[in-house]
Amino acid sequence: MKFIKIGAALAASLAGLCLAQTTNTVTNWKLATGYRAESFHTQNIAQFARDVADASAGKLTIEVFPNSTLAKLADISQTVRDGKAQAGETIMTSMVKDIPIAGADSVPFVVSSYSDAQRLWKLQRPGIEKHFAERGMKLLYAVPWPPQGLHSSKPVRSLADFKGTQMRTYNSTTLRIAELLGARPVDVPMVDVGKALSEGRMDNMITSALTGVENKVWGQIKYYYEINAWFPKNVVFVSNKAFDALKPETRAAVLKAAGDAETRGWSASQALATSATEELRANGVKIERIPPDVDLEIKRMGEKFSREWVRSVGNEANTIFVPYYIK
Ligand code: PCA
Repeated sequence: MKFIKIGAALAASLAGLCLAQTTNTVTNWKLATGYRAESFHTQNIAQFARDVADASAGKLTIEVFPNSTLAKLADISQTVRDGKAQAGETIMTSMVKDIPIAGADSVPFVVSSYSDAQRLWKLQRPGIEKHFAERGMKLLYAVPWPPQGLHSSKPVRSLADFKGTQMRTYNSTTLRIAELLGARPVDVPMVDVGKALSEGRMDNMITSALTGVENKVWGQIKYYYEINAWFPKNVVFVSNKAFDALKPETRAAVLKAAGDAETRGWSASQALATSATEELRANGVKIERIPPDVDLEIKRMGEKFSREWVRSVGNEANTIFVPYYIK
C-alpha cells in the first residue's frame, strides 16, 4: 500500500515536471496581418510558420491572424511594439510617417523589373533593419507585390480623364498621385476593393493585376494598363523581446525559414505578375497600352514625386538612390 502511495506520488510529480517542461519550452507567437488568408503573402507566411514549427520540432508555433482580425494594417507595427502580437506583416509604406525610407519602394518609375526590385531591396534593407531595431523590432523578410498598374472603368486617353474621378488609394504615393491628377482620393483597404467598386465609390486605382483578380474587379474595371509603376513590399517582423527569448537554435531556425520565405515569396510574386494579368484578360478586362503622350506625362509626374520624396526624406534617401542609379 505504502509502495503504491509512493509510486503514485512519484508519478504525479514526474507528470508535473513534464508539464512544466512542456509549458516552458513551447513558445507561441501571434502574427498579425491585414491581408486575406488566401492572399499569396499570407499563404507564404503560413508556409513560413509550418517550416518554423518543423525546424524547431514544435518548440515555436506561429499562429497567423489574417484580414486585420488582430490589428488593422496601418496599426500592425505598433501592435507588435506594444507586445499585443509578437510578430506582424504589413505593407512597408504603411510605416512611412515613422520611417520615411520605408517609402523607397513606392517611388514611381524607379524600379521596372524584379531584378531592379531586388537591387533596391538590398540597398534599402540595412536602413530598415536599423530603424526596426531602434523600435525594438527585428525584420524577418520582405516580399514584393507584383508591379503596380492602372485599373480604370473608362479608357484612359489623356490625364485630364482623371479629373474629378474617384481614385482608390492605399498609401502616401497613391494619395499624392490622385492629388496631382486632380482626382478625388478614396482610401479603400485592399480587402474592401470589390465592395467599394460595386457600391460605386471608386472609378480607378493603381495597384497590381493580382489585387484586381483577388477582388474580381471586372464588373466595373474594364481597362488595365501595365505601367509597372513600382513594386511595393510587404515586410514580416517580430519583436526583439520575443525573438531574443528564444534559444539560439530556435532563433537560427526562424532566420533560416525567413530566408526561404523571402526566396519563395519573390518567385511566387513574379509568377503571379503574369498569370494575374492573363486572368484579368480572360475575364474581359482590356489590357491596353497607355497612349505615348499620357505615358510621358505620367513619367513626368513620377519625377516630380521622386523630387518631392528625396527632398522630404533627406540624406537617407540618397544612401539608397545614389548607389541604385550608379549601379
Ligand atoms: N495590392 C495592395 C498593395 C499593393 C498591391 O498590389 C493593395 O492594393 O492595397
